[in-house]
Amino acid sequence: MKQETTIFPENFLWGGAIAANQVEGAWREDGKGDSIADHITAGTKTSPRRFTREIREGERYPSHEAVDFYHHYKEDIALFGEMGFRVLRLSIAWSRIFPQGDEEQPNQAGLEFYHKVFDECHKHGIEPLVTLSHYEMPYHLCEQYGGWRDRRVITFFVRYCETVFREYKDQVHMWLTFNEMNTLVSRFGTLLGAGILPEDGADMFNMSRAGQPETPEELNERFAALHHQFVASAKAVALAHEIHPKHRVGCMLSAAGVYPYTCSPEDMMEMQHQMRKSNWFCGDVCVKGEYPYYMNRFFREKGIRIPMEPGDEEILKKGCVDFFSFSYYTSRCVTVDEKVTMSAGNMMLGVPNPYLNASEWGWIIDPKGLRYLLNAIYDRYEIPIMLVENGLGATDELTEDGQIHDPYRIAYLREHIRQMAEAIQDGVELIGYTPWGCIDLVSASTGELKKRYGFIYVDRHDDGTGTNRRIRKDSFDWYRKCIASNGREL
Ligand code: BGP
Repeated sequence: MKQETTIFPENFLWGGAIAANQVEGAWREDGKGDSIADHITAGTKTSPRRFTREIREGERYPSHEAVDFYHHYKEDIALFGEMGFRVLRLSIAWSRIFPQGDEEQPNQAGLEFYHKVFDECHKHGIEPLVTLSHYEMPYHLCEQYGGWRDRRVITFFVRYCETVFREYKDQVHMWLTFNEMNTLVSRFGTLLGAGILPEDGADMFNMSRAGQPETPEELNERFAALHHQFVASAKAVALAHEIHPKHRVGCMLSAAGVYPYTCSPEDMMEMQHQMRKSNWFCGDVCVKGEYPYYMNRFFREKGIRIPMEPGDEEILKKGCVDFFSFSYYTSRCVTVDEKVTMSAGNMMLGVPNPYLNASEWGWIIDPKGLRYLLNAIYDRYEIPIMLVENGLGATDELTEDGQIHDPYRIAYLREHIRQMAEAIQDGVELIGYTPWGCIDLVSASTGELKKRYGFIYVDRHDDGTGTNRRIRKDSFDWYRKCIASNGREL
């Protein structure tokens, strides 16, 4: 359907998003060190991914090969260019640059790889938007230092940031610090986000302990890790500005609408509490540069002590982000009624909304919730916003004539884009949109390849077979037209 007027600004950043550990493969090539993602096995919708200290024979670790972007980047970026991307969100694998994480000098081969990738982007008129840390901390830092619990990790991260800010200062001007930093607020963020290792063989999200309350020790470790990330992120922002006046740095949070399950005052209070804890807390620190007042009571009641050191408050104030970015897939309901079932969805527990449908993987689909959230974010911060992840993970079928018809994906994206247009008309300063997994990749939560998000199909399967051939899906052409018409043709 074609709309007459343009709603999206002419310079709107249409594009797509990927992350190193989910696409690159080549896990030990050219001097790369192991990242935490390389120690997580494949899982399925029903059997969780597991963490192993050693790489075990006979296990599959999907990040080791992923979809081999490391050797296909030229072809892939050319396809992104064909769709008309103006921006590509991708991450640098920290362990390609500093294989162990605590070295003094970077790995030249790693630096070289991303020079080539960014050159390729520019060749196709694509601006890179780089996530500095996307669930792929060098494994050595997790083992040796206990992940982000240890304050020394701030120094290593800042060294890595300074290296890449300087190295790519003529090629990259848009950066994100930590992917979905707010996952550290919940137990699900312990391993991938905080780099805190569980016992060997444990399931990745601690699902086996989902019903049990967390100990003050667990909470203290995670909130210490989060504090260290706040400080590291703020230092990175200040440093980026110092290194190049054009550098713009954003925070990146996982955002979901939170609805009260009933209109009882208790559920309403629970909704406010959850919105603050899971959505606003990290945004407030990154955008406003200080801990918000409402967390104090939570910290007090849970026995959490934030390891604030002299000088940290100034660092947070000096490192406020330039823009706010987030991922949006779903919304959830909350209730104080313990009898109502809890279900998992994108690393968060929530009650399904009876007014909405769910995806094949059980994630509630809520396009209007996106408009609501965009408005709520802009009300609060009044800085530019970018939606850097959104999409539908679905099983695709390769037909006999070698095509992939994915009207379900088109329908999902169309509805979300329509709601973005509504939010822009509401006055929200939305500057870009990079749907997740613009090329099929490894699922973060399940490790599957079968859960596909892409406009581009990759012939690669969960049993390790496949040619890695890239095939344009129906959604490829649809998105190309959407971009070419600046969102008029959906
Ligand atoms: C976000 C992560 C991404 C991505 C996405 C989809 O939480 O930032 O890395 O994977 O979710 O999730 P999944 O891959 O589990 O379907």
